[in-house]
Amino acid sequence: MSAAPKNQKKKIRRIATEEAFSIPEVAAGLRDVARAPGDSQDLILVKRIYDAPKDDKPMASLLAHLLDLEVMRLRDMDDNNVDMHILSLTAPGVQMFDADTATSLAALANDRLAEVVRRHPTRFAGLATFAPQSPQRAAKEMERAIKKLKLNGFILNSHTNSEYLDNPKYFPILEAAEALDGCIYIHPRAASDGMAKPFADYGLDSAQWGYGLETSTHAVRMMVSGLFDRFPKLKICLGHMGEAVHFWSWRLDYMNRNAQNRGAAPKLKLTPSEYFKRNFVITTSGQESHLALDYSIKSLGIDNVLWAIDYPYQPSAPAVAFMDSAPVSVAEREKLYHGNAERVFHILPA
Ligand code: VNL
Ligand code: MN
Repeated sequence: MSAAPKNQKKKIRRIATEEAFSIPEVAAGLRDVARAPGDSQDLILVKRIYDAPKDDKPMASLLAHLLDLEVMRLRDMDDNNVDMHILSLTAPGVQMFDADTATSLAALANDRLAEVVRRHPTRFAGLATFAPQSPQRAAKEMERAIKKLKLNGFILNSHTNSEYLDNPKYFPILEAAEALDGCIYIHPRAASDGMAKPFADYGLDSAQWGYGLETSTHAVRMMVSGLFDRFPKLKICLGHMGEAVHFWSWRLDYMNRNAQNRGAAPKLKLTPSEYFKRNFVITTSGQESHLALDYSIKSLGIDNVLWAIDYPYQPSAPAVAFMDSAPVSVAEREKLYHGNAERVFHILPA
């Protein structure tokens, strides 16, 4: 490529907000999970990646790219003019381990993440992981991650043992996130046990379909439970173009009103779509459609949409081309590419 277009492309700061990594200890733990008895739908993907046959080159390469932080990743970022990855421990995080293992692996992963951010402060930021299996210890780790490790927010891979954040046992986690002004990125994992069965065929268990339904259901449960009246400043980020929640705004508002009126749902101060605008931001990870982007900007506002790649599960070049060619103004592209990410995840402007 000639120097001129490359320089031109470099002008805008590109911060990618849902970029996955792992550490060897977590990968080894997931290999053990893959070999233990169990019927969680996550095992389809966990077995494919972490207990792959030796000759499965694509899976070996994916795992190598997850575990690499400073060689292939930085080269990929340079090649695609991506300034920064906001890193997060890849799904299902520590949420399939027992509470003690999960708690100690979360702390280890956060320490490693903080080290790499410290080595490359202009190239990486990090979302801290925590173990919801032990909510009190999770809240402590969240505080350490922000105050001591200076990480930028939190990652959670949807349900934990088929339970969702509207369960009051998790309120210490929500309280900590709100008090620390740390946005929780709710990333997908495979559907919880009760809703998994229809996703067992045709590869629907993961990114094709199951992930989106699982994660959108999580977000909707949070909104209609009333927890945003209790935690009005809590910030949640959803990937994959908001997991399509805002496409449902009208029907969700209308039918939730009906459910409230017949006593099936708690009375809320705001409508679900009002909570979605106030308490959520969304990213474009793995959902590179200008039509869906346009709808998202129009329905949620330009300040609520952030760019992401979903590295290494998605290639970087098309994600950059998608946002470079989005039919938006220069000022809007600046917000999508970095301004909103800087605000939400407390990243210093360049
Ligand atoms: C996939 C895509 C998996 C994005 C992910 O996490 C992810 C997939 C496990 O295509 O299977 O973040
Ligand atoms: Mn992802």
